Amino acid sequence: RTRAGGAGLDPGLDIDAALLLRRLDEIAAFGARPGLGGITRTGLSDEETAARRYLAARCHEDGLTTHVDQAANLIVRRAGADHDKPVVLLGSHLDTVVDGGRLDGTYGVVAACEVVRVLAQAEVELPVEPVAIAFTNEEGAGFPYPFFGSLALTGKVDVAAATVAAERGGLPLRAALRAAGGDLDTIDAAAWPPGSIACYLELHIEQGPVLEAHGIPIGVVDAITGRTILDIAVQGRQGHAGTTPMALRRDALAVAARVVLAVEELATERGLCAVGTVGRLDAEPNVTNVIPGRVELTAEIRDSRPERLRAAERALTGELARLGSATGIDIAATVRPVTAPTPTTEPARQAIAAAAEALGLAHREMFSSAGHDAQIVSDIAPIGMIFVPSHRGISHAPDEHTDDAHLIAGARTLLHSVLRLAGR
Ligand code: HGY
Ligand code: MN
Ligand code: MN
Ligand code: MN
Repeated sequence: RTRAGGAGLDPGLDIDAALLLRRLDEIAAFGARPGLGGITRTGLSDEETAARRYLAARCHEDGLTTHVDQAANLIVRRAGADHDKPVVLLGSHLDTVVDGGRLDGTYGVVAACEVVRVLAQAEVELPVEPVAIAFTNEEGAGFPYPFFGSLALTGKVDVAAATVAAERGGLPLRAALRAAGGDLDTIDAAAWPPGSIACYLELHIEQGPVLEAHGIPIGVVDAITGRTILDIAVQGRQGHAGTTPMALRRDALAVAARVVLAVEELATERGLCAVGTVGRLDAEPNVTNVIPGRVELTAEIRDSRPERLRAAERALTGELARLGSATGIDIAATVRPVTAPTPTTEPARQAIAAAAEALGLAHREMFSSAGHDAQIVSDIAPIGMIFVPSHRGISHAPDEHTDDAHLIAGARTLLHSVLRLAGR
């Protein structure tokens, strides 16, 4: 057994780059649709479950032990892991958006498993136990309850709210979770005790243009965006598109169009938040010659500062009230604060920067405008995040891409960050 020595790199320790890239290719097959470029592997879908089982089987072959918890999170440890040691938890998610890329989430999970495998195989004895985790339904595309798996880890799943959200998405949560290997009735048991996680590290593609623009391979995340979602329902009156005079209409979609622009203007003209998006809109009955009677849509706003996020939210609800009284159409909004802006932890940032340094990789601190499971885990543990460049900053789209060299460099940085945190 190798004992923990002084600070510095263990020259013999390295990830298996070919294995990392092969696993990514293999998992990209789950949810890929022939003829289409993108991957649809939403939370608690059969595809997500199949990907989880596949990865678990490969980890098992590699001599690791695997466990699926009550939230269907996959947890991977070395055989004979010391359950009394504090854990360095490494993870991300295996689910995707609809028609998404192959790296968002999956990269961090595959690299985490590889780091655990390398350390187990080398029989490196660390004062902390490295454990990998794949969280369930981070995106909220499977059912609109994002961060389901990481919320379960922190004991914060609101079962009633998650069940309602899943039902609205046409997913019976209890049955779907059971099929994925979880159990809604005992989900509290998925929560980890306070103090059990010495640090959580998440490796992820940047999903933005910053690192590529600067030609820097490693991003050390300093903080992660806050996000609020408003579920908006516009209730008009369905009618005949030919015979109803314009003055007598209650067209829900025409009003929803103004809502869409109001959300955009929050971030553009009014500069109240960093970004504002209407990503989902359902019009009823959605027929060419019928005046839409009802529209449901989501408004998503993000910012790095909590007070700006709240101000933008208030401005939007105010605008909805004005639009409602100006048009005589009922507009209802439910506010869902998803995440607060979240800083990462200084020792984790230092460990990542030192690891990159020692590997000869240029690095810079940067903000994450994407949300991550790390924000949720920050409730119970220190967190750190490593970014690698995204080609043209594209993500949540089929043509998401990161060069192999960057993927390998990121995984190496993750491995050596673990060693640094463990005092190596
Ligand atoms: O939407 C997000 O920022 C994350 O990728 N789920
Ligand atoms: Mn994503
Ligand atoms: Mn992600
Ligand atoms: Mn007719």
